[in-house]
Amino acid sequence: NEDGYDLWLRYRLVADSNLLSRYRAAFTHVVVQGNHAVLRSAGAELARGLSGLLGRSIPVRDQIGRGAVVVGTKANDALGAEGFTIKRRTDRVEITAAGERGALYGAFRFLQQLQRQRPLDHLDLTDRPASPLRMLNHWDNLNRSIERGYAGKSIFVWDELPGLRERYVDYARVLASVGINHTVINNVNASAEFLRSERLPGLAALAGVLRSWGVRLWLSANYAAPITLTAGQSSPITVADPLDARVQQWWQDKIDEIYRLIPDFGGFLVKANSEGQPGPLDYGRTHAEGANMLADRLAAYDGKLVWRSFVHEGFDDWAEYQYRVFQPLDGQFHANAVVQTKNGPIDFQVREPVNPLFGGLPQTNQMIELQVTQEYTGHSTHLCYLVPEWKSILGFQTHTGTGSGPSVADIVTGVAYDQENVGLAGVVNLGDDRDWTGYQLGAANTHGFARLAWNPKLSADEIVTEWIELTFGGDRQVGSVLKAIMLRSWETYESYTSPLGMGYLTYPLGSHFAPAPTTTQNLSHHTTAEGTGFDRTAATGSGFTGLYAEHWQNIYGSLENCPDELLLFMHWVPYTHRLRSGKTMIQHIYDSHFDGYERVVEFRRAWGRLAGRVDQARYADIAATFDAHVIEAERWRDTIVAYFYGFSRIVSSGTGWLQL
Ligand code: GCW
Repeated sequence: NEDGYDLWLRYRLVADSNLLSRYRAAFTHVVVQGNHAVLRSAGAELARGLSGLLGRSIPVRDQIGRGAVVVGTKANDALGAEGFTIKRRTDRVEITAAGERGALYGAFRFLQQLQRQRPLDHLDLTDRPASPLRMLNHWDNLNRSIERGYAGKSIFVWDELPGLRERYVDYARVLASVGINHTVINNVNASAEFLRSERLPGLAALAGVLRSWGVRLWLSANYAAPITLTAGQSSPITVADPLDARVQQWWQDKIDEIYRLIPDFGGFLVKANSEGQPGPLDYGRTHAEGANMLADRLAAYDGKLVWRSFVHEGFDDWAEYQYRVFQPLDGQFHANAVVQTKNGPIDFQVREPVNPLFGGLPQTNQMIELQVTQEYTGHSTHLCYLVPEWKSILGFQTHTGTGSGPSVADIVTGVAYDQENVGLAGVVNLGDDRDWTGYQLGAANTHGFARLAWNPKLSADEIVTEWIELTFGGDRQVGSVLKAIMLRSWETYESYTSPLGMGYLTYPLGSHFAPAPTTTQNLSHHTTAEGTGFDRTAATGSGFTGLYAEHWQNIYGSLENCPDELLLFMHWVPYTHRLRSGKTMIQHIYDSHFDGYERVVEFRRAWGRLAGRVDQARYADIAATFDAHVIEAERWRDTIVAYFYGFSRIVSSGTGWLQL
């Protein structure tokens, strides 16, 4: 049944009958060389996938015969632990890797070739991931609610553990299929309960499932856990000071306990001294001191400590805050500590400049945090395919090193400063909804994040094409229509919500879905009767532009040079200011909202033309999402246009209802 559950792992019968008979002749059984659990997973997946795709039982056998798909490991320095090769020989296919995980990734890649109906006669493929840490961050709570989740409750039924659900295996398969190798399963606004001894055997059971698919389990840790978890004992710990001996011993014991149960435990992710969370600053210590205390204790077990840099104070401009706190700490974090920084300096708005901490921390291991769940980009109602945005972020040249580099991608793949503990974290959109992501097209963001973590050089076009073919098959018209919609959806969302880089127009303390521009005056804009925007220049404003390399200071700091899409982020601008297009700023705002809305209507119509080409269940489900999307886009358009008309009292010279 086509309810979205299979995501991109749909192993339906190969549609092209010619190809099907060639595949059937070529692939008749699977052979696993080795007995590692991850290799057995690879074998099982190959058997399952081939059986579905070929419409006949493809068994796992001990002996290699004609038509074997052989998966195994063999020493190969060039591939690293996670790379693989897939080679077609005359009578068999060989999937080889230096490590088990590589072999598993190769098995999935091989199946994807068949799903995409590729001719496999000369298959000879080698690949390896670019970044070492390819990580999901779940913001899942103990009561199974998900912070900023729009796809139901948590997949993880904490209170049932160590009882295991079948879906955990499918979850692990989904991750492995796109090369995710680490997952943090609970919210960064962390309950200390996750570390309670009684919970750990259950988490160990879950870690076991993940382990056999090459994924390491991590926990978000509450920095005040020693206080919370010793409360009520005969001599409770009453501080969480990282330099306090009892606090250190408590963490040591806790970490020892975790590793006894979960030998491959990944480590802790910590949100400290941010939005009310406890942390080392409560005791006059720095973020680095706080992080290192945990990192040192994890190091003995090959564990890592990821420390978030997302700190701000209040809702006044916080663009500079993180940089001011973290940049002076560069070089102080220990070797297995990693600083995780959101892509932009604010908070996952539809458009932000790249956080100047990228390029600002050359002596610190860094991860980038991207948000796959669409907190500020339409939840599960607005289609907003984020890969084009992530591409622009990863491709950003910081100009802080030699030439124009390093780029953000260089930094998070370890190329920039020759580092290993670097990578990409995605705040994920998965929940227990049948389709996993709340609306079916949202799965493209999950897939796209992982593919970019694997290889940031892939283009948005390549990634979305792959996802469409895996999800909807090879129908050309479906492919081209859907691709055109998806690749325009991010800029479309931007155009009817927040053009010119203003950002943050939802109520800050709310759900971050509906427009509420009056509530973010000062946070993201200073709107008056004369103009709008935010002066963040070094010359006359907050000084934010001064945090970049000179190259960018000159561009962002100047009204003439600043790119349109960031204009109102960097500058306060009169409504009558003319953009490069010749239009006034206010006219651009009006037109952008009207045009963006029209494009959503076009998306809805274009999808309608695919009726009959996509199975009825998924067709109707996605059509319903577009119906809701149109309504919400209209609401954004009308609210924002009315807001700026109210201040400026300038009528539109273009089309749309504002033309009086
Ligand atoms: O702005 C905020 C989100 C919070 C989130 C926080 C963070 C997990 O609205 O829901 O908390 O960012 O990233 O820590």
